[in-house]
Amino acid sequence: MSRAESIYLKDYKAPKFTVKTCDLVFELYEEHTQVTNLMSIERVDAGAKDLVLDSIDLELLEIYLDDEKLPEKRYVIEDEHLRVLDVGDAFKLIIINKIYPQLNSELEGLYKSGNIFCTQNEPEGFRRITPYLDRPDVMAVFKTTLVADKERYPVLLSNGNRESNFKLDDGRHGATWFDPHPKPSYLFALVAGDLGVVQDKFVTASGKYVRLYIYTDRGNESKCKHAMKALKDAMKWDEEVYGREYDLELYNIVAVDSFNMGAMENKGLNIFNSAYVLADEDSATDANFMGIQSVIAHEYFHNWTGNRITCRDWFQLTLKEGLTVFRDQCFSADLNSKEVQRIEDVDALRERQFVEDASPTAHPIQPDSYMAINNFYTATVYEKGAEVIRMLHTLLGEQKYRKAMDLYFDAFDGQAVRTDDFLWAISEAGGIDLEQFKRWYYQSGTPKLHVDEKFEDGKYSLTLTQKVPKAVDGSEQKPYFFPLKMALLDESGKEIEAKTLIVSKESEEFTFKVEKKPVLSINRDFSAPVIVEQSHNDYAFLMKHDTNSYVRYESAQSFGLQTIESMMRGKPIDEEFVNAFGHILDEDKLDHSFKALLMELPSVSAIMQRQEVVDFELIYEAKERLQKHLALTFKEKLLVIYNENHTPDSKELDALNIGKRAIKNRALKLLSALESDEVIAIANAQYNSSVTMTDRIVALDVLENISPEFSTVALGHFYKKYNRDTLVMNKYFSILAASHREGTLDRVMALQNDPAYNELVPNLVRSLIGVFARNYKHFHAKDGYGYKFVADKIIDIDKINPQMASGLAGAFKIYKKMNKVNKKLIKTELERILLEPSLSKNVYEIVSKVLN
Ligand code: 0A1
Ligand code: ZN
Repeated sequence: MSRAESIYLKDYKAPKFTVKTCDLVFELYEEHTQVTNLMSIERVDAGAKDLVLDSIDLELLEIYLDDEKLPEKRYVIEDEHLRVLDVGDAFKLIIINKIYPQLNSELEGLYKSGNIFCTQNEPEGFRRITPYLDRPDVMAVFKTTLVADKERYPVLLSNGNRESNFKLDDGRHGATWFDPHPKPSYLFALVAGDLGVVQDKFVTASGKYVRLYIYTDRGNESKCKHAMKALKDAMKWDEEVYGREYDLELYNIVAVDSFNMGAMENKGLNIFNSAYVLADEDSATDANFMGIQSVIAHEYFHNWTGNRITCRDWFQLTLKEGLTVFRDQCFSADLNSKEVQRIEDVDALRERQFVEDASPTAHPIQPDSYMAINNFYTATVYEKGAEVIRMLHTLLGEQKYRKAMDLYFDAFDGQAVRTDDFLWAISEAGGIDLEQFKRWYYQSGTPKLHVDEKFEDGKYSLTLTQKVPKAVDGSEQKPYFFPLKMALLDESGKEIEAKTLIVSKESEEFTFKVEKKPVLSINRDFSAPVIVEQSHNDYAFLMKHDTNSYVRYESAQSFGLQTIESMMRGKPIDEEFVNAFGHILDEDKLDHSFKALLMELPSVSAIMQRQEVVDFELIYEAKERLQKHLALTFKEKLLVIYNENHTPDSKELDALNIGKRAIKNRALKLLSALESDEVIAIANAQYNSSVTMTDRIVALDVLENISPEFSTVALGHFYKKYNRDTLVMNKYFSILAASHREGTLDRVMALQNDPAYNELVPNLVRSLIGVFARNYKHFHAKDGYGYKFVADKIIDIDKINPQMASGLAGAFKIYKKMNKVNKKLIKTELERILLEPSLSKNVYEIVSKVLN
């Protein structure tokens, strides 16, 4: 069994040395790459004697100290370090080493994605390129020279601005790049390849001219338009909303197929998973287009929140990630529909982060320890982190928030700082004491807010009680400080009173003078990331009348949950819910996308989260029965909605057409519960006639789940048309892996041998294995084969790419809450994984915590 040590925030020590400048030369060859690293280094801690550099799997060739070749007795090669003995106060160090990017399947450091050389250095990839002080609080000015074969790698890129190009003999050429902004090594990047390019420009508010380039595999240039538009929109938005301009002459984006995450904000040279760059209507869904807009913006916004001001250490990750997610959410809300954006963001938080928060891998947005930092790029650090910033925004209001952000940029530009420094700026400019609020940074788990209402003699009182869960180690945690937006509505839905309450005590009462008993609309806009516990009969009213769109949605969800839960207890379907659902269908003044959300039944995960002991069979049986009942009851209405909004020839990406597709497809999915010939015919016709990927995917998904016969034909056609387009094949594998049909596991296993599948490409692994591991029916099947298969894959893939493997292991985070039968089956598999002799610390950390 492998063991891994924990690293603690409390053990943080400032660096003993720092790097002032780092001049790198990369000589790229087909078998290996030679790196020459010239650093000017200074001592910061007078007591330090040896210089200890981070270094993993590097083949050292030569070391020079102040131009003198260093004899072997002056340095020691340790497990993950290079120790140079007894150095001076300020010196030049040259290290020449060899690496093998072609063999790098972990996709950290320098690797090859297809024929493209590229890098991924956050958080600790740089130490796999060259020995370095690989920590974010060491910031240097980088100069980079790349030398490679001119024909194979005509494009040579690195951070900053291009200084020169040069030609060499024997068909090689080179380029030198210089980045004037001191930066930590995790923001270093290079790219070499034969790439197509799309070019544009942006003129900043102060009149500076910025050239924008998006590089991609040749032939994909026409799929970059949406990304380029998103980039320009993001640049403009950051100027208007935060007063932040771009600071280089050049902004490069490169799309690669093999990438562990979504994208990376390297200074002036963002590297992207191609799924977040490439799109056209034929190959990408509406959701893909939205995803591209938000990830492009996210990486751009990092230029200020992440690059200009970076993190002191990796425990501070939410300093840049929570803040940048909040910024990209606001950007998407401003450019699209505010109400739909908010609901989707809350939904995503609850589907992933709430589950994490309720598991033994729960951690505060600022964790206090980790084994593998790669495991902490989590929904908690990112999405809950964004909710915490949003609460600060609500507490301060727009104007003061902007003043606080200006102060933050003024005070810390060019530095590596802590979340405490950020909170200092908020507190200072916002005039607010944040001592209690800080608990959001170091406590974990989702608090519950219990609501009690009383109305007597013209007085309405609201008693709010916080139930704060214990930390993972069993220790008590304290009540939070948060803004709670609420309103009291009269019987016509008019607001009698709308307020932002400040909740800070374990239990407190708020009173209001009102004539009649009002209806409460609570946690409007989801102003705080809490679970509201409330029992009342006002859901139908709120679904119809609330002026807050989030609460309308939330009421529909809560009513749905209540209905499904009572069905699970053996009660008949609550006809009041069915009526309320019918009213939504009748509302014709609603925005289509919003109405499609109101028509959504609670997810299996949402139901599961409310159970003490989880049994998926019970859940989806009840949910499917409710869906079928709704489809039968409202068949005609759903067909009308479908037909009114189905315009197969239109592929426009405006709000109206996106909304029409959303509502039409929601109606089709509901109708699919009927499993009738009529619905099969509709889905089949939609597959054959539609011109958008959005429509095709929904039709395929419906057919796959209800008609083996038609789905075989449609999927066969789809495969033939798109099998060379990996991004589209991801969708194909996902549909099959998510299928509820019998035999899904066997088919998933067989698909691993499909020529379009490749275990080295993370997107494909996520689409096939990752999606299967979230298929409640087959992954959690009571024969245990689903668990066994995923455990086998975790073991296999861990040898290729530990980050991918620990991502897959996340599917077992619900272990503790499972019923006895499933729990036993999972335990066997997790224990088997832990017995693997060379298990990575990434997988070890997740699996051992889940079992604990
Ligand atoms: N900073 C990036 C996310 C990222 C993190 C780690 C990676 O590889 C280990 C890659 C990307 C972001 O937030 O966009
Ligand atoms: Zn980020």
